[in-house]
Amino acid sequence: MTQALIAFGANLGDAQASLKEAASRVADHPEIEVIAVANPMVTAAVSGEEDDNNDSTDPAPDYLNSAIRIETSLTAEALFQVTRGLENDMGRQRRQRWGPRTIDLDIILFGHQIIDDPQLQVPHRRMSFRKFVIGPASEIAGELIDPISGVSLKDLADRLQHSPETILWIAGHKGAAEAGATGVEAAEAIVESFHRSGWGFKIATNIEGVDAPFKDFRLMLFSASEESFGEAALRFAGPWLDLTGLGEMQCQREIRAAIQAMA
Ligand code: PH2
Ligand code: MG
Ligand code: MG
Repeated sequence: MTQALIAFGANLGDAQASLKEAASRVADHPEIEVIAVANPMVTAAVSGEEDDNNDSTDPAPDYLNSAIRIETSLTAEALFQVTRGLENDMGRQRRQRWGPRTIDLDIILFGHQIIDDPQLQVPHRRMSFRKFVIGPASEIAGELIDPISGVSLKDLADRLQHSPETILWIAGHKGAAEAGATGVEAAEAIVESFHRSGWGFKIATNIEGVDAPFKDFRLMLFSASEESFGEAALRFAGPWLDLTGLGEMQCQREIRAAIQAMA
């Protein structure tokens, strides 16, 4: 049996009813035992868009987010198929990334496994900075450890509560010499554009090495020219975001969404 954690949320239709239905469908599965369901939490939609209250587009409705702690004899892949099937059965449309949804179920942790497939990444890549994930998850599973950072969910939740204003961006930390040049330049251009648009956070780039006192930073961004999922996070006991391989616009959107999700 494996302990696993599923984060779930909805912001279309009767979100409260959708969460209830999703939880009871999960519980009905013969190979899943539900250990705990977190209290639903109302959260502002995180989109990464520059201004969610911009007049030209309607603001996305708030979400109701929660988490389910389970024990299961399924494999991670089989559990993923179960969550997919459930989303489809409950009428989930997949029109746009991060668009409104009747129900979204994401596997956050699956035992201590680290899975990095195109379809399924566990632990969830964006969980460490998302209050709407870490809040409910730490309520019912605070002692579970994120196998990438080695940090408990409770400690991740505490880090989100007490964060300083400076973001650390380690660009090209991997194979620093050759990957570094492009990574650092791109990072600095993006930081520059954030500052031009009146961005309130300080961003520190190009810190020598990765052994700085990380608790002085709100979020660690890292990017390299190669695939590096989890590389730097292994040495960082706090919220982190991997920007490896993303273009400038996409980096900006991811960073904005991360800051929104930490608020
Ligand atoms: N899920 C997203 C994107 N944005 N915002 C909130 N508040 N809650 C979510 O569950 C959520 C989101 C993509 O899955
Ligand atoms: Mg999601
Ligand atoms: Mg999802």
